Amino acid sequence: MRGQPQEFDRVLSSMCTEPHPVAREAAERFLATNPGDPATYQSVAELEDEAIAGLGEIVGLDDPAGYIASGGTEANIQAVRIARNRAVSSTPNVVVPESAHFSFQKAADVLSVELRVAPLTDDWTADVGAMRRFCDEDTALVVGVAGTTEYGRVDPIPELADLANDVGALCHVDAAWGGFILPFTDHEWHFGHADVDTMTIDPHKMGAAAIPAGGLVARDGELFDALAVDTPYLESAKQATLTGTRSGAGVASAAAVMAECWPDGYREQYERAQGNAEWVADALAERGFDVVEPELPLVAVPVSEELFASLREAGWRVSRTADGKLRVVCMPHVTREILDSFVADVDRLQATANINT
Ligand code: 0PR
Repeated sequence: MRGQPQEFDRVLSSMCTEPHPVAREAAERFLATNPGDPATYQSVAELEDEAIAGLGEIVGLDDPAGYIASGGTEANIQAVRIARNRAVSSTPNVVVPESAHFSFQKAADVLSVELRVAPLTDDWTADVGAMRRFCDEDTALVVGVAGTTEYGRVDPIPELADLANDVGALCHVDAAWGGFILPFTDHEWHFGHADVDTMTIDPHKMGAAAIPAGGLVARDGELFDALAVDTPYLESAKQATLTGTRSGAGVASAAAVMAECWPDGYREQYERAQGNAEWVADALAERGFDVVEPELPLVAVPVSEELFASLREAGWRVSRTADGKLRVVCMPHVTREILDSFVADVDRLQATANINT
């Protein structure tokens, strides 16, 4: 085999990162295990219990139910599926803010529920009034995002949970990316702050676990009954996950890295990432860019089509929001040195562009 994985030194758009060394080591050891069959693969099943207990601690639940999924997409699909299967209405709908990740479109498609997409406030957070206007008696789920994909914003989760209660719907929080950084901020986003039913929180993003390790956590284990199917010929009698065979590597790496890093290692990681985001935001603002203030370690900045193209040409892995702003996601692999060289390239490429115009 000739292929080599990419270097991380110019990757600014990814929400995944280099796994922590303990995550890498655990993933390798548990490669041949299948937590999809917990009665047969008992040691990885125990690690999954540890991982879920760890996620529970992070999201303010003493007795969490949940499992390590293939990623945030599966976790979001499953949350929508729980709500749909419990809904009384035969035509259930799900109300999401416009910032919701595109996995909700997939969920709505595969589960045949109507997705109602409410506009945002000027600060790119969910507009609770608009969300309320989109709700009716068929609303099965109200979704909030704690750490949005494009702008790193945190929706008003307590208000959205109240809205869900008012309309008799479940409340799901998508903290796929934000879940491992929000504990070190003042935001109100988790089960301890609001009447949230389910949450997505992905170890393979800010948790620094190996891919695949997404997380779905529920306040009440009964919610998973809406998903369970009988598995008569397995050693375990029921299964509530979406996939059958699952990655023991992902599960073991998530358990290992959380045991190692929660809370101090993750706090340091957050502080470094947030410091870097503020540094690059200031550096770009000084150069006249109209930078969006990074509430979490994600900077969005409008740049010209030409600069964006030339940064990509120079090897930078950057992407843009739907309305055209370049995103710098300050994941753990994004160091100050990397950002320094990014800003130097911005200067160099802009100077070249100015000469050419
Ligand atoms: N929810 C939120 C808030 C997300 O940001 C994402 C993914 C998901 C759910 C879905 O998670 P999975 O991708 O684990 O199913 N956010 C990034 C995105 O789609 C994922 C990503 C990761 C993109 C690495 C690029 C990349 O290189 O933009």
